[in-house]
Amino acid sequence: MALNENVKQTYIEILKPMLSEKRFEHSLNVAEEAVKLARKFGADEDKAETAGLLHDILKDTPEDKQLKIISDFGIMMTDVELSAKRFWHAVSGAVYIRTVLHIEDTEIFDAIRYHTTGRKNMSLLEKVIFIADFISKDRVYPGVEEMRKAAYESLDKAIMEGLAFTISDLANRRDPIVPETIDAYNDAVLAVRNSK
Ligand code: DGI
Ligand code: FE
Ligand code: FE
Repeated sequence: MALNENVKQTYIEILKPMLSEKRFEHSLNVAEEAVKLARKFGADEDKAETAGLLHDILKDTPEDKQLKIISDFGIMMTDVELSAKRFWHAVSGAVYIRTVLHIEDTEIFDAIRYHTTGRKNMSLLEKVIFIADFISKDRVYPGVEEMRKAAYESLDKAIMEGLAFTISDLANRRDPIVPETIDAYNDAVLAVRNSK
């Protein structure tokens, strides 16, 4: 079943002015991919569409505003999290859809909250959003076709490959790595090994 069209239109109208055109298109693409993955793996398609659409809602919001949303909600960030600014939109975005858009669903909250880092024991919906973000049709990095293929064979394998890339890239830049990113990587590696 598709997300109620009126509800979807409302989210789209809220989202559009908050994002650059490119980022808005990316959000639509992630939603579309998330629905396909949800159908394939048996996740809730409505929640996948909602979380996909809204996952980057605060990506283009100034950092000081993102930080205020996070601290007003009572979330304390660690030193590493505070230094990983590109990850803030995941936390602030999850808070925003709950407090401003009144989407109370905790599965959608977590799918947005963990879409950048992942974490240990991700739910099916969290995995679907995490991977939809990597393989949405606007993504053009080298290896994206292999990732698309891997995703439809095994979400864990795709997560393992995606995080291997992200972690290497962050380490090459000498950027801080949020522990949840490493936890998610280890979890995916063990899941892939145990499935053999
Ligand atoms: O928002 P998107 O560009 O669609 O994708 P994203 O939310 O997955 O990633 C946003 C950025 O966050 C990306 O450039 C990589 C970065 N990132 C992911 N995990 C970590 C991180 N940055 C730091 N410093 N530490 C992390 O653990
Ligand atoms: Fe993001
Ligand atoms: Fe994204």
